[in-house]
Amino acid sequence: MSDTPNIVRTAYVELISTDLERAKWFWVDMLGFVLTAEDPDALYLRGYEEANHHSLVLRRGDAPAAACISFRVWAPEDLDVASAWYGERGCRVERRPAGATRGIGEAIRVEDPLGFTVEYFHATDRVERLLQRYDVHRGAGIARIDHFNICVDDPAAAHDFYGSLGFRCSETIEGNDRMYAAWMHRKPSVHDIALTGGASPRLHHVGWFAPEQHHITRLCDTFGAIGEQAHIERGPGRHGVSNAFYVYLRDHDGHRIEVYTSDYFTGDPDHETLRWDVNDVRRRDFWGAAVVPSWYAEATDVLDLDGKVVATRSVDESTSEARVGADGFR
Ligand code: XXG
Ligand code: FE2
Repeated sequence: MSDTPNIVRTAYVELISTDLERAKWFWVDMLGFVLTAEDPDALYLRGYEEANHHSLVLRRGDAPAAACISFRVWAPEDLDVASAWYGERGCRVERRPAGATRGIGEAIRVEDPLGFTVEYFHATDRVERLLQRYDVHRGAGIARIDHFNICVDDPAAAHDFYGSLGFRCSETIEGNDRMYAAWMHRKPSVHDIALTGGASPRLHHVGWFAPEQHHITRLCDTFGAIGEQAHIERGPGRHGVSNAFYVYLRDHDGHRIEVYTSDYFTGDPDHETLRWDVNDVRRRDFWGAAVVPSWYAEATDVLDLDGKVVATRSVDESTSEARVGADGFR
């Protein structure tokens, strides 16, 4: 068996958007993403702290979907390592020349065993870091991409799979002798990827880091002031898992974004996994606020390497286990 690729962190997501004008209003005007570049069929966006070309691609298409989630690797050689690693597991692997995605160097995309299209790249165009250009900061002051949250039908198996790729586990939700969700990281934060039980494969949300809590409350105030409060799905609140202050929003296509701040350092070698009991009402919202049903039920379809929607395997919500798994339906 070959080595595992040295994965640095969550890097960007490519979402299919049905209306780029509306998307620009939501992501740039309201949330405050920086528009790095624009093609007739795509927007390339980043946060104020980011010097990589983008952390979000919005590509025009007929139906909302996620084309890929993308991780950055430490060195160019890691692309060959990743290619061999997935190849040995029987996964379809596609090589992409530099520029196949604007701003991204040579890359590979794979159809992974969980059903997701995952990209790895090393090289990316570097752009101006606007961290201290407070004069241009807008919206929620979006700083940088933080994590993906994906729906998987077997969180324990997905946890083991990401563990074999070198991810460490910061937190879980467990009970009744099973795992309901897991938070896994490469960078020393709570997560680069969260694995949530549910109909799969689907992208549940992408989390971007905001510098301070007030950015989140101000964003919600702004949505309310202009009568666009329907974009706010859940929160603001304090998570039990991760300790982060958060809000979840939906764009016009239903793509879910979490604006997230104040999680904690996980980089020590003996950092222990924090295991939440599925019956602890503080696990998802530390103040005990109920989680809205749409947050459990709805997510974004994912595309395979041919751009086709991957059929979802649904969980049986009628069984008590599935209901506890979607903890909140109870
Ligand atoms: O980032 C996260 C989440 O994955 O979005 C969800 C941190 C915590 C939670 S949860 O609602 O489960 O506390
Ligand atoms: Fe999240």
